[in-house]
Amino acid sequence: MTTAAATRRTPKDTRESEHRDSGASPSERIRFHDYHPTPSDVRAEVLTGLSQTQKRLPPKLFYDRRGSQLFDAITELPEYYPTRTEIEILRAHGTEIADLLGRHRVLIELGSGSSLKIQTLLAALQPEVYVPVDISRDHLLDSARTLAGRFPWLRIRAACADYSVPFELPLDPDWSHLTAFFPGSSIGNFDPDEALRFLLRVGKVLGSGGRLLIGVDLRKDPETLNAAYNDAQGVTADFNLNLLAHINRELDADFDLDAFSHRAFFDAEHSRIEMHLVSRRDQEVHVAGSTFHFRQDETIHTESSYKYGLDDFHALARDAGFQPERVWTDPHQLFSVHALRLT
Ligand code: AVJ
Repeated sequence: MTTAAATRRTPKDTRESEHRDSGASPSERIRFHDYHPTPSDVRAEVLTGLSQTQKRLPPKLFYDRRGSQLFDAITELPEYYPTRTEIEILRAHGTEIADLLGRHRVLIELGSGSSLKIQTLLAALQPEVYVPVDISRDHLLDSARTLAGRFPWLRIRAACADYSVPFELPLDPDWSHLTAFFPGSSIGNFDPDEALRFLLRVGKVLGSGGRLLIGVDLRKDPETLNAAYNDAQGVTADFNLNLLAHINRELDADFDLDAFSHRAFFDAEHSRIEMHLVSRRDQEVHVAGSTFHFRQDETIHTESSYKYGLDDFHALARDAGFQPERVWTDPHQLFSVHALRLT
């Protein structure tokens, strides 16, 4: 199989790989665009985060190849209800969702990961072009190839990009009525002000009449929430710790994974799960030439996962200029899928 070559795009250098020379084999229908943050962007963000009083690391760094695999394993854990509940909602209301969204040429997916959920939508919406966006280049390409094989009529423009900052997408100027899918409650990773800025940016990309289908995890009892982020098999702990392995490799750091442990808890005041890595002892860690001191029990805040009430989310969407059109939930009100329209 031909490999879609990875190219890096800088603002003034718009190279892209194209494979459409003969016929339309799966890889020939895939175009790959790389807007991935540069190593120096990542280094600056990590060094800044570790220099704060409350040390922090950005959750996007979870998703190297192994992290993406660990996340996929999380989605199958008995305690982790969001993924299976969202899929259940998409399946149960697929026709209705498709009727509401209509058939458009372009379907964008932000944080496509393994592109599992999109398959229900692709079958129903049958867009000409699918634009998966993900920060994990390898994972993005693997899933694009799988999808291209499964949907022989589909063209794919995969974009490796960080959507937590202003981002570009490989969209043609004449495409209108864009539809974006942002599943998994990844919106929950943003603090409320970041979530607002993110939705405003998505709105700009979509343009008027554009639609956003977005999965949002709902606020619920702390027991269910705490269990979902503290699974019995310890997969979430491995996922959390893998962030340090990723930084060791990417930034020439020397985190000792055995010297940190996983902690996750629901903070009712902020309506969010917080994940931390707790230093098991006093220690020093070197990262890209800088030294960081950790006291015993000092933590690195690695992720927030906000949980919304339906009304809270509607208010946020409206603030960003979206009109809530429909919301679907499961019978137990664990998770919600919102259709929002840009007015
Ligand atoms: C992919 C960000 C939605 O917050 O539930 C799962 C990531 N972290 N278990 C979430 C995650 C720990 C997940 N999101």
